[in-house]
Formats: sequence, structure tokens, C-alpha cells
Amino acid sequence: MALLNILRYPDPRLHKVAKPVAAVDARIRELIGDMLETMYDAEGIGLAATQVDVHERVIVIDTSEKRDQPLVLINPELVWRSDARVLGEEGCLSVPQIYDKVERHAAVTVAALDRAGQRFEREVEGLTAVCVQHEMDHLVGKVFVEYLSPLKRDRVRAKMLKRAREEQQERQKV
Ligand code: K2U
Ligand code: ZN
Repeated sequence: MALLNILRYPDPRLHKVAKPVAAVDARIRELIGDMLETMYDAEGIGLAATQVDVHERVIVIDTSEKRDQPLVLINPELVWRSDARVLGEEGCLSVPQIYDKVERHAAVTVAALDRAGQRFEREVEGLTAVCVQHEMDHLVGKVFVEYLSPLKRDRVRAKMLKRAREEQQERQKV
């Protein structure tokens, strides 16, 4: 298993559209293991392959209290969306320390392949539903800050670029 590098906004690779997984093989299962390790290490509750610069349709999620119930979604598709919507505070491992409100469907049904390549459907609500929608946005190159106003989005972009410059200067000092 390995910890993977998480791309930081506004890295242009975060806007690439992921391709469907052609075969659920050993390579994909290793990627899923590494994504889960990376998500738990970063204290996230979800991670999309796009965020680790792999542009295939793979998502891992774990919203359980004990962090021991991973949900693996390969080639996920939403097959139902509730009319009811929720406005929730979102964050993103690719946009650290930035949180803001985003409106999502309150519940969704997602169809996907599991690690054995078997198709399944799962209806989710609450934080899991929000996370599924957030991660599926990543797979089409969308980051949650794009739901914010242009002013807020520009401020986030400037803050992230400043932080990246400062981190680069720190690395050059050592
Ligand atoms: O895509 C990611 O970077 C993972 C997000 C998943 C998430 C998105 C929206 C709302 C909640 C979670 C990260 O887990 S953000 C960090 C975090 C962790 C717990 C609760 C909220 C945010
Ligand atoms: Zn995210």
C-alpha cells in the first residue's frame, strides 16, 4: 500500500474528465487500496481518483464513525436523485482549510461496480449522499469551489496560489 499525492486546487489536472474503468483487475484493486490509505491518512471521508492524478472513474468513501466501512465505487452512475435538497458545509482535500455551503440532493441512488467487479446499487442520504455527489463531481473535473460566487472562487484561488508559493519557499530553505 502507498500514500498518494493529493493534487491541490487550482491544479489544472483536477479539471480532467475521468474515463470509465475498462477492467476491475489487480491494478485497480491496488489503486483502491492506496486511495483508501491516502483518504484515512488525510482524515477525509471521500476521495476520487482524479485527486490523485489517476483519471479513471474510481471513488472511495467512508463516513462511518469507526472509519471501518469503506464504500468503493467503480464506474459510478447516479440512477436516482431526490427532489429534496440540502444546503451543507463542504470541504475538500484538494482545497485544504476552505469550507463553504453547497446545495446537493438530500438522497441519491448510485449504481457502480465493487472491487470484485460486481454491479450493485446503493441508496444513500445525509453526509454520504453529499459525499457521493462531491466525489462524482471530481470525476467530471469539477471542484466544489466552482459552486461559489466568482468573487469567493477568485479569493480561494489566490489563497491557494499564495500558500503554494510559501510552501515552495519553505522547501527551498531546507
Ligand atoms: O473530495 C474530497 O476531498 C473529500 C472530502 C469529502 C467531503 C466533501 C463534502 C462534504 C464532506 C466531505 C473531504 O473529506 S473534506 C474533509 C471533510 C471531512 C469530514 C467532513 C467534512 C469534510
Ligand atoms: Zn473534494
